[in-house]
Amino acid sequence: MSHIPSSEITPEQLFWQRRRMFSLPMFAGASTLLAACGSAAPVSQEPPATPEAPFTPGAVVGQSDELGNTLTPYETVTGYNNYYEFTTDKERVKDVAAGFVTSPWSVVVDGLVAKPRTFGLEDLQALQAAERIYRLRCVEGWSMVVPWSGFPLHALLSLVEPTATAKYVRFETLNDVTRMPGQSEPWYQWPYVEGLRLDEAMHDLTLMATGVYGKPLPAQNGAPLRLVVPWKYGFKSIKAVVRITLTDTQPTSLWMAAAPDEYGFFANVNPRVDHPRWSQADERRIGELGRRPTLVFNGYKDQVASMYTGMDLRKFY
Ligand SMILES: Nc1nc2c(c(=O)[nH]1)N[C@H]1C(S)=C(S)[C@@H](COP(=O)(O)O)O[C@H]1N2
Ligand SMILES: [Mo]
Repeated sequence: MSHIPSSEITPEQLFWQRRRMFSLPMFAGASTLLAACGSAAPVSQEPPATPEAPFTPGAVVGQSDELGNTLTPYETVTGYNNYYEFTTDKERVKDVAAGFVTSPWSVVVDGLVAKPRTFGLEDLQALQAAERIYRLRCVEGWSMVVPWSGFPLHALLSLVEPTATAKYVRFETLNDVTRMPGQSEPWYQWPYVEGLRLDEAMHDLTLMATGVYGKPLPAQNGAPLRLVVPWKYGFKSIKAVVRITLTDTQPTSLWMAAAPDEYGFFANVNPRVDHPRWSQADERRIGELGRRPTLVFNGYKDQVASMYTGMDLRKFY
């Protein structure tokens, strides 16, 4: 492994020191939005008008998240990746994905919506910008702290107006073996598919990332557009999204299809529910020696736990 120690100051980190980075979107309407999001709630709830402001003083961070965790260096975030469409070798994804063409690109948003639409990258640039430092916890037991930029998914979904019957959101990655050589591997049912319940998709923490460290997203991190759901295991954060479909039935993800006993639909980070083949009680923060305890909902419990009230999280894993 060739990870750069997190203590090493990179130019990117200096760049971020000078920027106003916020680890969490603390906005006045948060509790109202959460309260309006029942598991089967129709999307009549409007996202708050200005979800990025006002910020709570103290949520401002230079090089750490709201828990004081140091950002994982740019070289590590972009040099140690899971992206099976290219290769299962984490340290080679960067090289195999190097020539991947991400422009032009379009994202179809369809299904149970009043206004289905195909978005080009230009259309997405017009959406409300967000910058978020999130912990990323891979189901394999390692984690990073990543400064993303992009826009909240609800900003996109509200444009297409999900109907009252929409209950889930299904995401699909590009399916093109000529551009993604890993898709010649027969072990998985391509394309990569992921899903969220509609209230999870509308949650303000749920981000569509188009950048990292203030730079355009590199191919290996899911350019030009990838989902980031910080309270769930990393595999939910699907890369290179080309289609977003609102449905009334729970989507079957690539991982659910591949190993249903190991990977559930919800995949909320939970130190008390082990993977059948390893413990989830702790994790290795890339760049650190030793392991650290894994936090319930990856440390976002206060923001998201209410969405799962009354659910047995061992059953809905
Ligand atoms: N399309 C696609 N999306 C994907 C994956 C993948 O193999 N293909 N891997 C997932 C996994 S397991 C993780 S941990 C994260 C890793 O994101 P990163 O490489 O940006 O850190 O991407 C997720 N999104
Ligand atoms: Mo992962």
